[in-house]
Amino acid sequence: MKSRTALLLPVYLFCMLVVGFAQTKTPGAPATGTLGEKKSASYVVTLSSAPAAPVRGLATLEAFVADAAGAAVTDAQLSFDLNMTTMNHGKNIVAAAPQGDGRYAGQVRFMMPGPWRVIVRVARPGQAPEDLRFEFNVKFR
Ligand SMILES: [Cu+2]
Repeated sequence: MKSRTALLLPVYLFCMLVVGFAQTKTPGAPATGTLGEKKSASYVVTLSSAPAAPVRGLATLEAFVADAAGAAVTDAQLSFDLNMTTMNHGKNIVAAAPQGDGRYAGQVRFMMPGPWRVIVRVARPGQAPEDLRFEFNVKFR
């Protein structure tokens, strides 16, 4: 009995160490472009999520908008139009607030795990709005 405990202790400590490392790494800062990059006629939009791998519930989406030459677009109005691709959850459009340097962020809620899409609408003064569609999977947890 004593020798078994002595054997399990280092294994237990090792596991705690691994879990500790995993936890310090996971809730990290929003990684850039975790949901991909899309191009429209005038824009390149990089979309990221925090948490980086979206799970059911609340998430912050951040879009970086650049023009065709790669310069940050800072004067746009942005919105996120959310829905699942396999079922209709109704109209759910979230305005994204400018964060500076061409970044726009908004808080969204994924009601269910599964396949989702976000249509990012970029509207600049005096120009026709353009839509960029992103598709990704939302995990249960
Ligand atoms: Cu659904």
